[in-house]
This record gives sequence, structure tokens and C-alpha cells, in this order.
Amino acid sequence: MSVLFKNGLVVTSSGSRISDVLVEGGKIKCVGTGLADRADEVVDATGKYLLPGAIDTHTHLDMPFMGTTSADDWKSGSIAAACGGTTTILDFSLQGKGETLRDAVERQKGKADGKTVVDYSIHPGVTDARPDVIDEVKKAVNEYGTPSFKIFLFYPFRVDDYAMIRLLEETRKHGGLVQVHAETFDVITRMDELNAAEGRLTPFDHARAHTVLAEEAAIERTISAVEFTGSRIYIVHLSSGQGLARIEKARHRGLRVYAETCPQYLTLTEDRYREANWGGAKYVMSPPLRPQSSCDKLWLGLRDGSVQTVGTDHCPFNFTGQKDMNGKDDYRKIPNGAPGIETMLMLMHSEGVVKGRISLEQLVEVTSTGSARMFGLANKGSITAGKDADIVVFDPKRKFTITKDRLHQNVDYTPWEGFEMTGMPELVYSRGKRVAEWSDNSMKFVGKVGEGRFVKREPIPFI
Ligand code: DUC
Ligand code: ZN
Ligand code: ZN
Repeated sequence: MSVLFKNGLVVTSSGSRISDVLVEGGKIKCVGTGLADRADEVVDATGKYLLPGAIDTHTHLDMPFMGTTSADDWKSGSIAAACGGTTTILDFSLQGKGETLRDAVERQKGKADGKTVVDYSIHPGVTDARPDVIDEVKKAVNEYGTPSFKIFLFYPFRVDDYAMIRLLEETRKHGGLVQVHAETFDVITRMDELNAAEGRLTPFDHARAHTVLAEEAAIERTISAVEFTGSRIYIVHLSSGQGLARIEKARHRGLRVYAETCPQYLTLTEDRYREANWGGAKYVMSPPLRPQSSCDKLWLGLRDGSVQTVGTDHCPFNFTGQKDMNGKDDYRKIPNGAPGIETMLMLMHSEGVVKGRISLEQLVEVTSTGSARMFGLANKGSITAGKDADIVVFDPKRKFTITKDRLHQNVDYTPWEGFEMTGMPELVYSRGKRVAEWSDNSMKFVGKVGEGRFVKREPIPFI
């Protein structure tokens, strides 16, 4: 099966030019001009962008959490991803008590295989850094194809600084990368106690408890651990301008501290916690939404390269039936998380490129090329000969109003209800096969369930 894309603006992280792209056997065969129309399918991409499929660096599909399970499984979640132009999903699988890293990876693979419609890989989450688990890091990097390891400094399954240091040392040796949820448990616990004593238990008080200082303090701990070990770290879902300032200071000192942010921290603010009828619960996530000044700083971070990637932290819970299960009177019992797997590329284009906050090339860098580089996805992340043909034909002029009903996520709300988009995916290809297309005013899934594959990632060079 071959596909020829004609006359599209091929966007790479270093420049854009009008070209044709020939795809054969699921791979990009060549990129050039005036390629002969000899292919099974010819797509006229005149006036459209040809973007590498987005890589979602951060999802939680089918994840048991806070007494329930995230609402998207691999089928609905990956269909939503495909319809939004995301062709690779990097999902977390937390090690259970007594489990090895291999157990964690295999458990999540078992849920994904046969269901996912786009390619995926797993970041094992280390919750029990026993000596044998530290020893297993080498195998996870070199044999399992999972060179990135998530740790939490918050939640009951958090790790201590000793575990973080041992993981940093071991990943430094083998080409691994530690990813950290940077919020300080003790600060938030004390804030929770103070809130409870005053009867402040609304969704807004969740944001108050997860104070920016909790993020800053945790980032400083990770920076010290990086300095001590000479290793590197990746801060997931960075939410605040203050946290970014601390990262930038460390980077200026030559330390390898990387950061990911999410569309919600760029486009939504803490005012959302005041939404009527307990609507603030939709945004109960950790870390929480912040003031507009943080959104502005994070956009600048993407533009100047101090924030390297964007992921969604897609962790959907229904407003009715899950968010309200136990937490109506107490934010501490509201399952933390919000949906976003389908809306990343459109929001980053519309709110980022169209509004002049990042360039088109930076969009490609932070949603695809940089993410592939950061996570050892050797065959993904750019429209270049030899790479997997994960391609989005993107119509920069198409208008779309985000509403829950026009999305494929299996959840009863979207945080971006009513947002007006300029620019939408039109066709989405995963390894040369069409998986989604624009029709009847929204994207439709046209692929096959189960055709996505586990991607064995490469060790990540320490540069
Ligand atoms: N934060 C969330 O809001 N949900 C899932 C896990 C996390 O760190
Ligand atoms: Zn997290
Ligand atoms: Zn997360």
C-alpha cells in the first residue's frame, strides 16, 4: 500500500516547505517536489500542513485510581487520540506492591494490545524502589524498550529522596530518564489539615492546598538530586511560572532539568474552580490550574525552549458518577484528573500558533519531534525518509467549536467546552494507514481496532 501526499506544507521543527511525501509499506519513502502520481492513494494536500503525528507523552488509560478507574480504556482513548491527530501514546503503568517493572509493563500491554488503534509505549511507574527494582532499570532500558521511569513525590505511592537518587544514578548509567510528579506531600497534607479545620473543602480549596510552593519545593528537591548524582530529570505536568523559574535557574547552572507542560496549564486558569453547581470538580487535578500569569510564563517557556514537550495528563473521570462518587463534600476524595487526549494538537495550534505564542515549527517540536527525542522513539516524530508514516494532514483554516458531543473521549465533559478552534486535523495516518478523517463537521475514526503496536523504545543518549 502506497500513499502520495501532494503539495502540502511539510513542517519540521527546523523549517517548512511545500513538498510531496511518498509513503510505502507504512514508512516515509521520500520527501521531495514533483513526485510522480504513482501510488495506490493520492492525497491533494494543497493549502494544508503535513505534520508528524502528535506524541502524547503523558496519559493514564484504564488506570485504577482513587477508588475508581479512568473512564477511557485503550479502545476509546486511542480512537480519541487518533481523531485529534495523536498517533503515539506514552502511557503510565504503576508498579504494584511486590511487582517488578516487567510486571507493570506487561499488565498495561495486556490492556492495550488488541484494542489500541495507534502505536504506544509504556513508562513504568516506580513505587517500590527495592534493590532488585533498581537493578532492573538496565533491563527496562535495554530489553523491555521502556527507558523512562515515573516517580511521584505526592500520593500514597510516592517515593523518598533515597529512591529518587538511586534511580537517577542507575538511569544515568544506562540511558534512562526519570520523570517526576513534583509536588511535596508534606506541604499539601498540612494544607489539607488547615483547610479541613476551617471547613474549606470545595474544589477551589483543592487548588489552595496544592499551593505553588508545594510544586516549587519539590522541584528544588529534584534539582538537588540531579546535582548530587550528575544525572538528569524530567518534570511532568509543570503548572506554574514559579516552578519554571526554578528550572530555568538550574538549567543556567548547567543542570539537565527538562520539563513538560499540558494544554490545561496553558489555556485554563484557577477561576475554573469557582464554576457554578460544583463544576469546579471537573478541574480537580494535581497539580491544579493556576493564575493567568503562569499560563503566560509557560507559553514563553515553550517558545524559548526551557519547556521541551507537551503532554495531556489525560486522566478522565465522569463528572456524574465518578467525580461526585465520594467527594461532593470533600475535595480530598474527588478523583484527580481531567480529559484531554483528543484536543492537544488543535489547542496547541489554535491557542499557540494562531495567537502568535509559538511558531508552527515550535508546535511540531513540542508535540512530536522533541517528544520523540526525549523518549527514545527513534522511528517517530518527523516527516523524514525512513520514519514511520504517522502523518496528519492539517487544515489551518478549518473552524471547529469544541463540545463534548463532537469528541470521542468516553467521558461526560471536556474542560474546553465552547472553545473556538481555527485549524483542525483533516486526515490522520498511522504507519501509512488512514485512521481518522474529517466528515460531517467532525473527525471520524476510520481505522481498525487493534492495529496499534507496542513500540520498543531506544536508550536515551545522555547529552
Ligand atoms: N494527576 C492527576 O490529576 N491525575 C492523575 C495523576 C496525577 O498526577
Ligand atoms: Zn502526576
Ligand atoms: Zn499524570
